[in-house]
Amino acid sequence: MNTMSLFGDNERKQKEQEMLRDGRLPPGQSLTLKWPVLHYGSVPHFDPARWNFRLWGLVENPVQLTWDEFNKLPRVKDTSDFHCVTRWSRFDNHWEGVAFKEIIKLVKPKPQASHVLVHAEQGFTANIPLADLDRDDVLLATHHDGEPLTPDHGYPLRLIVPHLYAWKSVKWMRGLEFLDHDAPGFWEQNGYHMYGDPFKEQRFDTD
Ligand SMILES: Nc1nc2c(c(=O)[nH]1)N[C@H]1C(S)=C(S)[C@@H](COP(=O)(O)O)O[C@H]1N2
Ligand SMILES: [Mo]
Repeated sequence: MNTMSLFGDNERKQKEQEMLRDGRLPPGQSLTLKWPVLHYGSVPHFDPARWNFRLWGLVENPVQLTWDEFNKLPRVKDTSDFHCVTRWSRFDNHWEGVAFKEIIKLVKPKPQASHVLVHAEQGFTANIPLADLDRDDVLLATHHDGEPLTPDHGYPLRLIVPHLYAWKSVKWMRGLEFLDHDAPGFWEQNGYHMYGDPFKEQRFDTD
């Protein structure tokens, strides 16, 4: 019998009980100490010379940033939890990047802007209400645990929205489209919930 893995699982179960007690483990989830990789399609190649980040739609100031320009925006750090709809949760993730509030200051959404469609490489999208992005813990993250994101975790840029299921935490992000209505993104068109609150178990459109 492998005693190392036994110790490992005891540690995992102990932390899971702790998160449950603290009200941080959503229903139907279990804690993972590892960091699984989950996405549809392949890991895109990053070319800093061709990469851009587009902010458009119902905003006063539409902009398109190069990688250099993006990296000149003010930066923040935040620690938060991550809940995947496939039932694993990863706690106390250390993120670093640009606060979504900084993006709001930059583009100035028009009063009619109520939702954002997040765009990524290869046509991946996710829809999120603007109010859910206008929070201190929502980051456009470039770093995890002090290191640049690895390609499979979204390098060079991913969104982090800790209070919604992690399919909304879009990897390889390339743009934000500000809309006056909700419009389903990739997983939402494929049966996932339009909002996705893990504490209400809003997994599928039937929940
Ligand atoms: N571009 C893109 N981002 C994505 C996905 C995807 O398929 N494409 N999957 C989402 C899902 S379902 C999860 S759980 C998280 C997983 O992030 P991780 O691979 O860094 O753990 O990424 C999210 N971001
Ligand atoms: Mo997920």
